[in-house]
Amino acid sequence: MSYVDEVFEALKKKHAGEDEFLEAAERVIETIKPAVEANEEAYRKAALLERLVEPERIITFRVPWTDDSGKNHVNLGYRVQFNSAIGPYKGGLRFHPSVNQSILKFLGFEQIFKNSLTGLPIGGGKGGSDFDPKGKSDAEVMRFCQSFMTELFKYIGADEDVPAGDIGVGGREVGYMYGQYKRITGLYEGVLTGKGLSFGGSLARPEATGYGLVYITDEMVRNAGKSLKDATVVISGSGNVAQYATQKAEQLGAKVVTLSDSNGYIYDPDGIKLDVVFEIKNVKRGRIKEYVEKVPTAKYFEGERPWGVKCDIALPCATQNEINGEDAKKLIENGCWAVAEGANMPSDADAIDAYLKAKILYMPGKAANAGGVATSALEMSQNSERLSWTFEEVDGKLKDIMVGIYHKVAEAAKKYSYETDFVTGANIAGFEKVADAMMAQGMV
Ligand code: NDP
Ligand code: 2IT
Repeated sequence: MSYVDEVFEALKKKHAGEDEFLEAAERVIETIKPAVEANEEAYRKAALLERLVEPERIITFRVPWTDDSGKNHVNLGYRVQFNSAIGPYKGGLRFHPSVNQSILKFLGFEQIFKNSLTGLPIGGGKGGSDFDPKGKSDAEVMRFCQSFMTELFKYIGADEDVPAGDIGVGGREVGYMYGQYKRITGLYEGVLTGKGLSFGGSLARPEATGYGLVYITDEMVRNAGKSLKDATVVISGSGNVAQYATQKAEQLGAKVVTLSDSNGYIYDPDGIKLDVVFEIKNVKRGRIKEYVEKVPTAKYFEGERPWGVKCDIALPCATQNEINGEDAKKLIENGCWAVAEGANMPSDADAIDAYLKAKILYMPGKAANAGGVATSALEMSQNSERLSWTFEEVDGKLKDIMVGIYHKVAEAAKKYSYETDFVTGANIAGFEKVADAMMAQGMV
């Protein structure tokens, strides 16, 4: 059995039941085979892959908190510190009822390669809780965040582990957690990113994941001789990533016709009006179906996902495994010629097979959504030098990073597979730097 297969077989036995993690690990390990085989003896001797697939540590803790009626609750809190070979652990916190160790391990594992692709010195980590912020008051969210940080603060630091947002964690939650960290430690340091502008946040961080997704999509379609101008774009989700992907796609002349949440999707044939979405989602914290009350020419489809809508480009920006093989087939049959992932692992294995078989343009999440964490690293740089850069400066660097990622991925694809196999390209390009650092640092 090859070294790669041996390691994956052992992993499956050791972590049976961790479906999301095993799915992510299998996909990476399978596609980095040619790069591993080129150095198989040295990597095997150094147990490189065995170390790569095990987190350096996982911290789990209870999070007790009291709701507004005085009732007590206990949630689970986690931080997966996956790999610090190329920098301090870096990655978001997710608050969602579905959160468990397998999901956070999959996200932390993906983060290693994503962070490597940015070219910046950040290792891989992820954390969160099964707490559901939906329907909670600001005071409840604050008490939860304070309790969560009262345990987490022991394990993080500006040069150690720097969490940020993800699903269910935005500016409000980061603010409450930052306040509690500062209160407990007395340190005014860049321990979290995605902070508010008045206390060390970076301009363009809220926009960064969605903008970065569209920058890399633009570079990908241009290199294929196509254009975003006048393209019809289908987007899922209606949170941070979906909103700013919509904004940048519209700025570049595309027409975005859908957004969604876990209850259904909206279709606006005239193009999504983002000011309406901002008001519903960011001010009222409401549901996306409210859009059709404000824009009567739009339609709402309860319980459905938007993949049956005819489009040129699909940008999934909600959550993992939101596109299955059937959905992918529908997209391709309807003429979709490019998919780029704002979410982490939104396409399942069958969907990816369908894209690769049809040879449509497909940029996987770890490359396509790296603009968020890259801009987080720029926030860390600004915090270290105690300066704030302008929006144009940060946005310009973000754009350069995303264009750079496209070319790294495309070159690795060409070298190890075929020209547009960006799955192999992204995994190998991300892996090489981490492998090099791990080999140089010895058995740690
Ligand atoms: P938000 O919490 O701002 O928004 C999440 C959106 O996705 C909401 O519309 C939500 O709908 C929908 N969603 C979440 N879970 C599900 C589900 N199980 N089924 C259907 N829809 C769901 O999160 P973000 O926009 O920050 O994150 C979206 C994706 O992008 C995630 O995969 C995240 O990991 C990834 N990402 C985020 C980055 C960032 O900087 N924020 C960086 C890189 C990747 P509902 O309200 O119904 O739950
Ligand atoms: O998945 C991700 O890359 C994020 N949620 C952003 C992480 C970060 O540290 O900014």
